[in-house]
Amino acid sequence: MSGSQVATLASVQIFLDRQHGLYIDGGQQAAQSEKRLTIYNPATGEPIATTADASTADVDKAVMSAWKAFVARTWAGRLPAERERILLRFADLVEQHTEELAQLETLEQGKSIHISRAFEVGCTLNWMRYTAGLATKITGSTLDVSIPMPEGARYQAWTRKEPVGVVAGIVPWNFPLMIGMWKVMPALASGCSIVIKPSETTPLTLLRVAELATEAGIPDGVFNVVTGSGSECGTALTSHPQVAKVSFTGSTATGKQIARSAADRLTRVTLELGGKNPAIVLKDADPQWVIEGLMTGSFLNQGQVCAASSRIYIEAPLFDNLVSGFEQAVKSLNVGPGMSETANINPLVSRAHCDKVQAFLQEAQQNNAELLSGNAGPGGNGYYVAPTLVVNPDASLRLNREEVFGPVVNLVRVADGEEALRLANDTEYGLTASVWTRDLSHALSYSDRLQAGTVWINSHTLIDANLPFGGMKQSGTGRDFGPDWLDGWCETKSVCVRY
Ligand code: TXE
Repeated sequence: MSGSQVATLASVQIFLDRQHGLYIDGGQQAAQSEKRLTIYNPATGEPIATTADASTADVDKAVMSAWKAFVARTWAGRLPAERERILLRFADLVEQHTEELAQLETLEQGKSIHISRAFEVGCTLNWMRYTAGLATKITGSTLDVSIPMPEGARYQAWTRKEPVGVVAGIVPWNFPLMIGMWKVMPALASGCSIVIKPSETTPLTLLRVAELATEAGIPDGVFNVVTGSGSECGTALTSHPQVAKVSFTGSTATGKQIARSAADRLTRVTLELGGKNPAIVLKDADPQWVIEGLMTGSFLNQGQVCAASSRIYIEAPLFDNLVSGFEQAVKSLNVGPGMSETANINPLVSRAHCDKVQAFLQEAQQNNAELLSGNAGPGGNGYYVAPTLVVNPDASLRLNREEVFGPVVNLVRVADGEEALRLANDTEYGLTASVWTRDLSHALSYSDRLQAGTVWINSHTLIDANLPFGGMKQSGTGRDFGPDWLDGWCETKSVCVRY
């Protein structure tokens, strides 16, 4: 049962009904392209809004607006303390619109209203305020140099960090607002201008947030939003000659395409890509912690999380006990619409993605894998997939190696931790991993040897603005978050003076 549903705010309905344009130069502008994108409610499969499907010419207009603002130094030229203050005001405005933004996110993306409030808006506010503070902490170094000529000359040198220029942000559909702001905020804190492209499936919250940015005092042209397809709008944006850096979050395949096109102009690139993230559960782990932590790690946002645990390797003595614990937990999950007050598993983002996840399960079923599934949800035209455990899947199955990105997790019996480690690292991905044990030496030894950008001990999927995040291997390149975050959005300029 999915219980009573949250009533849609009048302001949300008004926003959905608007004839959305593109957000360029501090306001909504009609797109030159007449093509439209339809946005669907994943809980019902019904259309709820349309947005512009920007053409190459539209993207050029947005980038040139960002470029003009950058060159005029309307933002980069402001005192760091002013940038910080305006960004904090921006965060306050987002906070004041929490319910409106959370509802828009749930209606376009499908996730629980509670997750939209707590993560898409609540956690985003933490990141916004953390990043605003970095605007006043940009530093270089002073350097002693030994240049020997002309005879008797002395030099003093220093480095300074300068904003890289116009940034293209490409955002996926799993956390449209939060991941979008992970691009907008470091760009703005460092003095860059940005043109951001949300996913064609979930463009609404970034369009709304751009209006709040202007209201907060961010100058026109500094923060632009183009909505459209990956093939035309995304390609035009990432390959635009005035774009100095691309910050991309999405699939490994698209990330590679963007890196190849960036190579032509040596555009800077940060790529945060997929994962096939392992959890190693040793026999002395606390079963209660494991079930609690890995249920969240695997099923948060229906598993549509790049950091999610998707392969759980369990030492033999704990295996049966944990499988029945996980089964009980999965069967108790309440599946329903994101606007339900009580549902804890919600529809996937789109029909296409739902079919993709179902295909992984069908392949497993056809190969006689043991599937333990929970509630299938209310059905109808919503994009529901029952939360599912796959017990000891055959190594040949695709769900062993490929990112499923749905409410599906593998439980695998291993003889010991060393076998778990070998299997855990046997993947082209390297985004996150976790180790579960009460033995500190084991915890440290496994965390040293796991090939992943983030390793958790006795938890999984927990991220923080002050903790760098990014992938090893084919999970990406570059790091977001942490005290050095703005380094990736700045160029280092060396200045050397003779005296
Ligand atoms: O991703 P894409 P998709 C994984 C997940 C999912 C799979 C495919 O496994 O099933 O990727 O999802 C834009 N130039 N992740 O197809 O294509 C696109 O419009 C420029 C993991 O949605 O990577 C969207 O805005 N941009 C991931 C964004 O890229 C292009 C989160 C992501 O789309 C483009 C989402 C192009 N040529 C999916 N082609 C994570 N790391 O969190 C597409 N886009």
